[in-house]
Amino acid sequence: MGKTVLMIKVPSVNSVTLDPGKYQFECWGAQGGTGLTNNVKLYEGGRGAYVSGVIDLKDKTELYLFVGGRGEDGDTSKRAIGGFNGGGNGGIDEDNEDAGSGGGSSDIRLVNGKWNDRNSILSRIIVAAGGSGSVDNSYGAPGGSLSGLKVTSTSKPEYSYSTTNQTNGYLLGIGQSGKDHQSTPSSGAGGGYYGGIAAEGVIDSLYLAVSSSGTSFVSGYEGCNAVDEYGKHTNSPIHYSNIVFEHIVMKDGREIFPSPSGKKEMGHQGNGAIRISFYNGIIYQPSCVRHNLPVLSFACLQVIIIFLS
Ligand SMILES: [Ca+2]
Ligand SMILES: [Ca+2]
Repeated sequence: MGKTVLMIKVPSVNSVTLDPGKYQFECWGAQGGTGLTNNVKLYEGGRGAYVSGVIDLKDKTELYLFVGGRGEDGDTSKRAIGGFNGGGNGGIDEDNEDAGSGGGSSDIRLVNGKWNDRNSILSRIIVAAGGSGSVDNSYGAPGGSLSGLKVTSTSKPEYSYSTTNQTNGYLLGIGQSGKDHQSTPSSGAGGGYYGGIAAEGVIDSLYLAVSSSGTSFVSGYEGCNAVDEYGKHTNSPIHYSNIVFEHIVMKDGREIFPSPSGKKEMGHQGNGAIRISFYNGIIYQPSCVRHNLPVLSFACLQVIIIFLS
């Protein structure tokens, strides 16, 4: 990794003006809050996703950095409010299984505004998804990649893709709030490129009360579907600004990727984060650094050679 230009690890909005040059942008989505199981926090909310890309700025550029907040934990005395930047609120019940709220996404925008301002949301060029909250004997869903994730088992960290993806979800940038229910309410959905869709409350099959995580987006990444300035899908992965990233990495919240401190982590816990660093031709690749240098795989060496060329 190159020298860090700036790193933000608290939920917030920040602006930065970058001189022309090559930079690596990294975003970590926030984790969902922990819901209650008979008034005890047993199963954690879904961990955040990670995205990274290299950008070659030709002009001085002002950017706005929105760092997502971790979802709040379930609480029998008050509703869990969604994490900053798109996490949905948690649902509540009549006794002790109040749901965690969704984690917010972390993104970088060209247009400033309130976090949920439509034009500001449409100007996002890179987004890392937040995880959904957990509830009643079930984990939350980890932040998604091209697709969101849902939970497929009670009491187990087992997941599959949800219906939230590059063109479908609750809203661009906003996860849906969980539904109140007498027995088991649904958790807050995660924020993301598309925020996740909320599940329904349930009596049994408790995992069905876990809402979807959000999705991630990086301009130029194959499989992404960008919107134009009016919010209409273009079926192209390239943002309307024509800003395109290279050397893109997109990992969902179940995977191993670099942590903000430069180590590695499996899914991102807690609040989201954003780092901008000078690009020096080397990108931290967790799949490579698991090995010591002498046993670097050929594939890893190829990656490094490509980055250096
Ligand atoms: Ca309650
Ligand atoms: Ca209950």
